[in-house]
Amino acid sequence: MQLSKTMRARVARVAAVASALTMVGGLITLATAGPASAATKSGGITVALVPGITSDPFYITMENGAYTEAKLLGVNLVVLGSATAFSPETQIPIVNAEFAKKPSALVIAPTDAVALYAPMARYQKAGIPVISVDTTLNKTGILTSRITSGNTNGGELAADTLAADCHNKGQVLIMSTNAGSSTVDDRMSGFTKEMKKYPKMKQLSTQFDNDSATQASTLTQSSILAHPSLCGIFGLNSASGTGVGAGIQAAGKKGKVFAVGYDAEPAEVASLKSGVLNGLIAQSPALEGALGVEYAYFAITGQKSLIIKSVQLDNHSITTKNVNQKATEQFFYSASVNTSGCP
Ligand code: T6T
Repeated sequence: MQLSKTMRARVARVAAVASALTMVGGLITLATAGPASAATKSGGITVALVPGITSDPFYITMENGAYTEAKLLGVNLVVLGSATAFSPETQIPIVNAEFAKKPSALVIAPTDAVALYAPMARYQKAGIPVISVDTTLNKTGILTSRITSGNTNGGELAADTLAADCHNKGQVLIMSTNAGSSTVDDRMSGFTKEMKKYPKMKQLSTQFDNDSATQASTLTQSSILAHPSLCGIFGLNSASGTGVGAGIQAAGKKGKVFAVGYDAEPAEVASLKSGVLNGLIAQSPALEGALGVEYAYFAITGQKSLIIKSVQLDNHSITTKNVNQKATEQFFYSASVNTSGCP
């Protein structure tokens, strides 16, 4: 299908923003690409950002990107979420309570692709733009935009990496947080489908760690004991990747059981640097947060033509070869919130 001229311009803009971010490792570029002159008119705009869980470095980094963009555009940003669980049970009451306050826009990472539909649709029906970041819904019609990473591609990359590490034969498994969110489901299906390309590899049952690195470590150790010829593990998000690294280390299997983790939180980066994890698939959470705020702003200020309906950002492969390079540091996630808006 041929892209229209406007669409090509929009795609080029996001690509430019993404590559500029890659080059400078900051978010200034995004705001300079936006309508800076309108920033002074934006007083009174409040964007509510609801991450999946506020204590996770992935979402902390997203939050920091959102604060930077909010400051540059002059909008008020409120961040609301559970610090203890990535779950619809904790997220839905927060989304419902915020609805009563009528923010100008909702930017949210829904923790379940189905259960969050009704709470989010309420906003849209009330004329409040809703933008999904990271995770999304199964039914996307109510969304002004959805911004995510290549999660299926990430799963495929993990499968290919582990297959290469295992010389295309042997047993592998996925260590995952709870299923039900779009990112998790896409990574799992990408991995599983790609693994089928390797007839001598066997994928064992997926282990679920409930987004707990401690549980992931315990499950890694029990899996290694139960399957002495286990060759590779895909730690599907940061808690899983962190726990897989800890489990391999505790089982004394460093260099014998290969592991690819998703994300680049500090514990995973340390594990990769010490050679326990063999690779990481990092996303661009700061850019997701910044774009979410920027699109909310465009929607509220009548600049809808600048919004791309579906954005999929590239992943960044971090390996033992590039993890110590200066240029790679821009992909590491932050563990501390910076509300100042200054990167
Ligand atoms: O991998 C990220 C995020 O993309 C996913 O939706 C949930 O888990 C993380 O937050 C990492 O813990």
